[in-house]
Amino acid sequence: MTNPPRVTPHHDPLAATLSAADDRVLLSHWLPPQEGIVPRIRVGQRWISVLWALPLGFAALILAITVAQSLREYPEVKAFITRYSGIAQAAPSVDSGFPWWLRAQHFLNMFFMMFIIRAGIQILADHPRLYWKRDCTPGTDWFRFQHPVPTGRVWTAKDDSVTIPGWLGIPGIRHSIGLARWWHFSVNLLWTVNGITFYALIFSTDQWRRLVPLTWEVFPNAASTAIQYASLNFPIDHSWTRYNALQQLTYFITVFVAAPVSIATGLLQRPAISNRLGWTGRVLNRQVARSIHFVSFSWFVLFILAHGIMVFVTSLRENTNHMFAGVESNSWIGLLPFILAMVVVGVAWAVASPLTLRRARLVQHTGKFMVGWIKGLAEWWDPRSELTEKDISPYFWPNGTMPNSAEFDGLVDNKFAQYRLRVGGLVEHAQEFSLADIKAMPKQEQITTHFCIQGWSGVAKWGGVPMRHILDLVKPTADAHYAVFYSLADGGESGRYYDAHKVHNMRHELTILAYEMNGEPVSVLHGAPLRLRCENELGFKMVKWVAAIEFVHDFADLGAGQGGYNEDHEFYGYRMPI
Ligand SMILES: Nc1nc2c(c(=O)[nH]1)N[C@H]1C(S)=C(S)[C@@H](COP(=O)(O)O)O[C@H]1N2
Ligand SMILES: [Mo]
Repeated sequence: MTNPPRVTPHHDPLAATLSAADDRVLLSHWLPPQEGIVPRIRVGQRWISVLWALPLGFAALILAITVAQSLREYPEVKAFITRYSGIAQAAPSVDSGFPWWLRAQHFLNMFFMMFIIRAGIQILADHPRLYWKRDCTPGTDWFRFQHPVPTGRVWTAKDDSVTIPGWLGIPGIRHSIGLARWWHFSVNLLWTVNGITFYALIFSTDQWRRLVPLTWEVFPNAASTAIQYASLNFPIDHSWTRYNALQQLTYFITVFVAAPVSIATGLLQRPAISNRLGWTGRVLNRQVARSIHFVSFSWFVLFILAHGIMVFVTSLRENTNHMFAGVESNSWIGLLPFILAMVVVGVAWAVASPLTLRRARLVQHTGKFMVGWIKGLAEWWDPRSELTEKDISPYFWPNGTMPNSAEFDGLVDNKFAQYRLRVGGLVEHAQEFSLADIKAMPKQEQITTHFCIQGWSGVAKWGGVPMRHILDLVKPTADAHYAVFYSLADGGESGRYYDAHKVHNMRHELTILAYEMNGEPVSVLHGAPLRLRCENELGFKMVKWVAAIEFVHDFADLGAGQGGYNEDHEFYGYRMPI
């Protein structure tokens, strides 16, 4: 890899310390792999491995079969099954079979889900813990596939991320959330469009009647179906015209509950959205949303497994004839398109991770093209602070690469007396400010939630000078589109940490240069002497240990040209309110 410094004469001197970056993921430069552990769930004080689900599930299956078979000996149960055969009498019959659009959408749904689920698991691996409370205090997680948080040393959220295999996640290497998010969000958009089209088409035809239970009889019929399946003496299948009650309820939950819940809880994890929602955003805070998102994901995975198995053990030929050929017969006609569809999914599965590693920049740019505009729109929301002192988190994860230079140590030794913040570039009045100058400016305090891209959140009270005050002093010119923040610290791999924000974002009510955290001077760990708070963005946009701010027209000639250190090196987007 080459590191040619890219400097134009008018840039801040620190522009020369930025590094170029490769368009591929170079494993030799990447965060070294780190194994997690088998996922565990906390029950009270005890952590229980999810592997227990295998023997327990097996025992439950045997038990269910035994119970169901003996139940069916009883005349009452026989009468019940005769009365409720599995399909409610009142359930309407669907006469249009499985039209081509439904079959096409079924395939697309399967294809998209493969990417969404894998990229979702990758995202989770970047902070392999789930909580019900907003603050993510170590020990309060209810699910994890990582060891307990080590004590007695600085343990950043990056340190906590774990590796998952490339066939499972996309792209399967540690801390690849930037790339995984492009996959997750871009395919989400396609999946949502497919889903909305599906809703529109089923409700403008008779197909919705397959999925929506229209009579209370669905419940006794579902119980009857469950007994029949469990006894291994399956109910009669009329799925060409009507699903059985258990099938109908399961599909209904998947299509009309799990899918919208996943979308809503996905959006609720975003700083710009959560912060706009007032008390809703507090109650359904990021960790609640994240946990529900995971429960809904688990439903999808179990549904896909059960659905897949049932397609095979009921009648593979009839089922594939319905869904892949649109005919009601027991010929072999549907099998070929079914196998083709599985091959397409399989090939896409196999190439997704290697392609992402090799063409990482392409994945980043495609993602930006697909969903960047939506993120851009969300930036226009001015975030709010509705939290109070009692919401402040007892623990606030640290993150990032700490400063490691004699220059910084010298500043710390003199309590930042020698520190100067340089503000220049496309401004009318370039200036330098000491920390005392900054502290003499109007002070603003705000209690806000921090949203790290990796998934954790935390609440703190920040005090500092509003960026709009700095803007009023230096007066950016009409040409200035971005404010570039240069750090005193380097990034993880090479070159200086920096990040660019739209100037518009700098005028938001809650954008401040903070020198206080929870009533104390900001610690070195959290960004002393000055760190940016820009509350509608993800954490990585809030540069810590700010050295200089430069207003520019474009950031294409800075670093690798993507708008920030993580944008250059980890393929993030430069607008990240979502
Ligand atoms: N200079 C610098 N600033 C940085 C980072 C970094 O690595 N270097 N990490 C960012 C990330 S990813 C996050 S989540 C926040 C973390 O802030 P905290 O340590 O106060 O929690 O700082 C951001 N600012
Ligand atoms: Mo972060």
